[in-house]
Amino acid sequence: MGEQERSGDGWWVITFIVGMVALILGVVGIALATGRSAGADSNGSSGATGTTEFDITLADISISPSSIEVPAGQQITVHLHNMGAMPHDFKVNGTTGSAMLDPGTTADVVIGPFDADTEAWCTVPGHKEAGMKLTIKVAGATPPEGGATVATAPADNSAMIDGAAMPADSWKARAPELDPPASGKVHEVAFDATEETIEVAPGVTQLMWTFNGQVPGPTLHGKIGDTFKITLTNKGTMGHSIDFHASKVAWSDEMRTIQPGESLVYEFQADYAGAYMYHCGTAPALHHIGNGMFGAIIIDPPNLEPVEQEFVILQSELYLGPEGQPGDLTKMMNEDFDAVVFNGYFSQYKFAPIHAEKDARYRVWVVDDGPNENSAFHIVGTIFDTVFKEGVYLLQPDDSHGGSQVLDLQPAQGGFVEFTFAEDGLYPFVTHKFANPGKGALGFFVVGDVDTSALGGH
Ligand SMILES: [Cu+2]
Repeated sequence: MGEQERSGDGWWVITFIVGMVALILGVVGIALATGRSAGADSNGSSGATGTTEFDITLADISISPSSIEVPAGQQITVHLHNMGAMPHDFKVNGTTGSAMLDPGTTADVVIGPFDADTEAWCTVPGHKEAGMKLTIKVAGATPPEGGATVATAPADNSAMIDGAAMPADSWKARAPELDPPASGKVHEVAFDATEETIEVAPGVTQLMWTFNGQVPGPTLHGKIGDTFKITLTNKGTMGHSIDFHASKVAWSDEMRTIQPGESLVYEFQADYAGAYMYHCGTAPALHHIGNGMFGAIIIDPPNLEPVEQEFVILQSELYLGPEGQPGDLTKMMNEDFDAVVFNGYFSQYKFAPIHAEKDARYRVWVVDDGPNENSAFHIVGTIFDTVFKEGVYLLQPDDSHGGSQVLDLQPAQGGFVEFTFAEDGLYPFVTHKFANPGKGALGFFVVGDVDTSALGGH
């Protein structure tokens, strides 16, 4: 984790530096723009009453300057320079402007004329919400509605979850069972980054960004010393990447963003046991994780005792965009989630409870894939006698008879708990942050032959 944290810090440092460079270039851009205007005026080639040419810098993730003032009724030339490490474009109202510009490239684009204030932005998903927009102010323009501002906050048209709705008969829960570690020492895995419609709650779908078409992505399971060779192929429409927290590799190499149609091989030896998150790290990573590009890789600690069954539960949040559209980045930035879910679906294991037997020993691996909310994993009606968190056994059975009620995880942390059920019946599992079970972080174990009709599920 230490390595990961450093690489995470590195990202912000790089973003900060790029941002500062962009800011400086933006200031220079204003000066250049002024210079061009003066030149045009002095040689008499322009009858403009204001500047009609602007140098605009696109960076990761900003547009500099963030505002320009243009004369009314005239066409404007913008000289675009993509100083970022990823493709960007520049479109007025998201529709007319430049093509997608590769890193390091430039383009001159004519926009306008304008008779009212408007905006331009980068149309790569999430970039506008992350700040890649520019205000175009029209000199002398009369604000509409007798001086009202031009704020255009859209009505909230987010999809809504109906807490009383039931999944369709054709719905199938994601299997919570963890497969045993793959045999052999080398595991070759193909991961495709895709973008597809996924149901996240009864009757609610989102256009999610996925690994192999599922949210969460496939769970990988191995042993210390195993080598994982993951071939990531981008079959989507935007840049994607992958970051395995179980690896020690360079952020700038294996975790690099690849464009649609490209592939990379991410190879590492798993030398440390744990329940690790993996995720797409392409900026804005918050959007890529929050819209589905996350999963878990589990590396067993040595000498794990066999149990009746292992399960894996990944907790994450939903930040709903409009029905059938990607999740809402602004909500993600504000931690304003609509739901907290286990394995990607609202109240999934309430609708499809997990069956278990009395007195048998179970191990549940839990990873909090966030992106923002913590987890206090608790099973109502039992006590954990074994807790392994972030590479450490916090509790193992011994003469002191210690018990644990919650596995507490911050985003990206993981571990497992072991326990038995003492009698037949229903056992809810939740995050004990109690605002969240009602928002979908609720499931059930069914122990023995018990009536589950009260759960209303399948
Ligand atoms: Cu992605």
